[in-house]
Amino acid sequence: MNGQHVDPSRLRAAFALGLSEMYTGEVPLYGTLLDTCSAMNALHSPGAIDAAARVGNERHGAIRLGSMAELTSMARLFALFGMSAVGIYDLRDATSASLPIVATAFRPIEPDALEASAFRMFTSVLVADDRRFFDDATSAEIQRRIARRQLFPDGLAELVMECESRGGVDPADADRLVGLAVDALRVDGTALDLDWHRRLAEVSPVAADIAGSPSTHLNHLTPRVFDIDATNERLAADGVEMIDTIQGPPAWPGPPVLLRQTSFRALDEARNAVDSSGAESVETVRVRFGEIEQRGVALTRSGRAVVDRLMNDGLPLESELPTELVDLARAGLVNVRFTGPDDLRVDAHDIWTSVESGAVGVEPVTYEDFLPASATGIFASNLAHAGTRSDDTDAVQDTALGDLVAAIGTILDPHDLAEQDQQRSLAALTAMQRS
Ligand code: OOG
Ligand code: NI
Repeated sequence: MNGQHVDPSRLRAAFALGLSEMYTGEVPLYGTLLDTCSAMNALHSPGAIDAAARVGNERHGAIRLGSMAELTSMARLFALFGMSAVGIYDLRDATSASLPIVATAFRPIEPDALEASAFRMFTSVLVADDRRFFDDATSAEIQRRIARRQLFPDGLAELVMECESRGGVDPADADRLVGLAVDALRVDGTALDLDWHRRLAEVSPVAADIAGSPSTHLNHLTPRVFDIDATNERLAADGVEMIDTIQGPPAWPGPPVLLRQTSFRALDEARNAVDSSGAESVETVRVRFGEIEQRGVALTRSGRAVVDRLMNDGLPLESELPTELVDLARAGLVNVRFTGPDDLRVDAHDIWTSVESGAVGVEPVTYEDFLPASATGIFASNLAHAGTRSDDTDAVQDTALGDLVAAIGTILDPHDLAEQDQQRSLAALTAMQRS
């Protein structure tokens, strides 16, 4: 990247803003949700003013793609916005709904870039050749239709290639790139093929949304809130129909961990449709919603194992975990950032002594990723019906996860990134000693 290119974080922030404006226009209830979130976030302690600025601006989005080839195209676009693939989420074994989906999330990974704009995109890909969901004929038809549809508006694929070959986005191209990227995620008004859409929807409404639609579209946006319980209550009190349960770890006396999320129930929307006889009609689909999320501290692998087990057993987190951040960090259960005056130098081996004496502070490393069980819960809670999956069929060779990695090149591990963040902060405080 050289100086004449636009900082990818600025492009990402513009993309997030463009999506927000587009979505507020298309789904006005999302605007209501945003207003409520700002009002609720503003109630938070004024001491957290910097954090409040980040929290208020932050959000994630979600899209659903039809093939690994579409994923490759989208990954190339997102790379220009400084978004890398992090984490793999395989939702196909879900019991609450038929979800023929593997997913990853595109997001910034450097602390500075997260600070500038943490916008992430949860990106699902339909697995058309998983025989538990689709027979041979349906699978082939999905692949045929996806292969011939156009994912990007005219000019976008070429522009992405030009930017790639120049090693970044020139200022003159920035507005057009962001504008076309937002356009790519608008709902396409082309009439649905009614019979095909219904045939897919019987198996999986999510599959119908993906392969029964003329292109992809933004599925939801999700602002970050300080207090998800209070914000959820306020939205419900204002008459917004929320899904039944907040997904993720329960509230507990300790610091928020991982991610908690909930949404307003996907709205019924009328889409033009045409059946095989050519008769026009209007089909009701239920796909788009608005979500809120509360982000907490990142867990280490061992911390995650404990939390997953406690949640699985329906036990409160405090039955095994200490409730103070510093105790969680000392036990190696969460990742923290060590902070201290610029001129302070400590011995890495003694870091906890310095923390205890107050010379070094700790602040949580935010969990920047997603949770498979919660994603399943969000999907399932917003469907018109669950769909079907047959677990009797002889499993075909399953290559979906390998294909996912191959389509993108590299998928980073959320735990590694959070751990690096902690290690970097430690290195900064111990640098003099080491040299
Ligand atoms: C994605 C659902 C998952 C999340 O935040 O976990 C999700 C979708 O509905 O396409 O957005
Ligand atoms: Ni989401």
